[in-house]
Amino acid sequence: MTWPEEFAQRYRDLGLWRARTLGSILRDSAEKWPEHTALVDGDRRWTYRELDTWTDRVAGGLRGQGIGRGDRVLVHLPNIAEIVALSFALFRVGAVPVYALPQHRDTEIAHLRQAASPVAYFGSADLPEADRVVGDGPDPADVALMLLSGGTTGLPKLIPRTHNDYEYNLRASAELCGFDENTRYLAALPVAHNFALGCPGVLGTFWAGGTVVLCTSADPETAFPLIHREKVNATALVPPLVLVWLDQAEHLGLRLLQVGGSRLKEEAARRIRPELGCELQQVYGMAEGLLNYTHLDDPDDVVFTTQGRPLSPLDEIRVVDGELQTRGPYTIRTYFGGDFDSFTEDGFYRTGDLVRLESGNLVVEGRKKDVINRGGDKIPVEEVENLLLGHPKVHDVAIIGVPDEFLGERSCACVIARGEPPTRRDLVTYLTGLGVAAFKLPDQVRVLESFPRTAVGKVDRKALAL
Ligand code: J2J
Repeated sequence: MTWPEEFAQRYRDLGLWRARTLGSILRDSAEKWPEHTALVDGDRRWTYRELDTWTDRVAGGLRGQGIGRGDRVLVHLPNIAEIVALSFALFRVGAVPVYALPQHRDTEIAHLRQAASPVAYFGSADLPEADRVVGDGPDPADVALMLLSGGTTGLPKLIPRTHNDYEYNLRASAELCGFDENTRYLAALPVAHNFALGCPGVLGTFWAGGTVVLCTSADPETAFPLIHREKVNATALVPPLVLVWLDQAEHLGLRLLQVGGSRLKEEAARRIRPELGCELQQVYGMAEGLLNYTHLDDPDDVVFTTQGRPLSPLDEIRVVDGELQTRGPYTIRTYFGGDFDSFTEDGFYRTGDLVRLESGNLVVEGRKKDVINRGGDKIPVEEVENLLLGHPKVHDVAIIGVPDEFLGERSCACVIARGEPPTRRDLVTYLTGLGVAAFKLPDQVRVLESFPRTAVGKVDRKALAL
């Protein structure tokens, strides 16, 4: 389930794991910088002291509801201040936020309820009450939060991150990125996603005593005025948003622009400094753990053409048949509920990413797994295929990724029809009716008589893509 003791010992001895809980990050910063602005959400703002007090009040409310140590709580909120206060309150009582993405709808929420058995839900859908156990704050080795896997085949899996490992994740990231009390970080991507949460993200900014500015949309119309008004100097984006920002060609006064989630094209990378006036950092990360960053003092070629190198000196990486495998002080050893295929016997996580090493830096070249990376949004192909099989006009379906200038790739549903062939609108209406996140809807539909098969009879997705 967790790290073998010899590894845990080493991570503790070397000071990577400091036996701190995530709830203490805010408390420490509130002691050091009580009057410093911690959080901005529209016209609402909180100093560290105020945010700390609010968090304690919410934690009291949770305890009053009987929510405590080890209880899982489904958090389905956009980038509003409440997700921050609730998260810290949950960390403090030792309950475990399970982060649904804001784009998720009934289907995804139903899956998460089933997979996580949460005792409560905070968001817009309903959740019946379940048995509750009262606890009294976490142990640093406890699971602190659960993230959703974007990297696996089938349904998204739950990723249990402990206080120890995630505190290291965000602290080491904040140090590498030079975050300090003058950092003003714009959360443009969902706080519920690993990138904006802890790489260094919102939590790394709080650790450093900086200011977090929340934003519910990363569109230039929303984000740019906020950047100017709040003097934002760091943020994180996925590549398609970078292209949208570049189209506006406006100097934003940012010090640092982190880009990750899918492959950033070299041409776009080279335009960032001249057109947006900020330094680029490529981030190749995964909610399972391993983070690769280009460094702020790397030569241009490294920053423009690679996805960086592991954050920790204790990260172990190896490339097996082109696939990156990793283990280390903040990479999980198993998913919640177990999954043996994704991990090797010696505890390495099989990322499913095809990479090459270029003088110490990683370059992501492709993927082994059946996931479509739609500009950073991960589409679990099997999940959507299974849903589409329920459509009366669908006899069989295979969803493949096809190249897209803007998104990197988009989704194409290859369908063998049952009678009259379905249109894209048929399928989109059907999936929308089931309550599926919009990014999973097929971008196009192709009707076929049969599927090419591999020697063992599986659908040959490579041949389908030709
Ligand atoms: C190519 N592919 C990338 C990159 C992730 C920071 C940044 C991103 C994520 C994330 C994250 C990529 N170039 N720069 O958690 O903290 C693809 C890989 C990887 C998968 C993980 C973070 N950066 N990817 O995207 O868990 O295929 O995390 O295995 O959502 O995204 O997806 P996810």
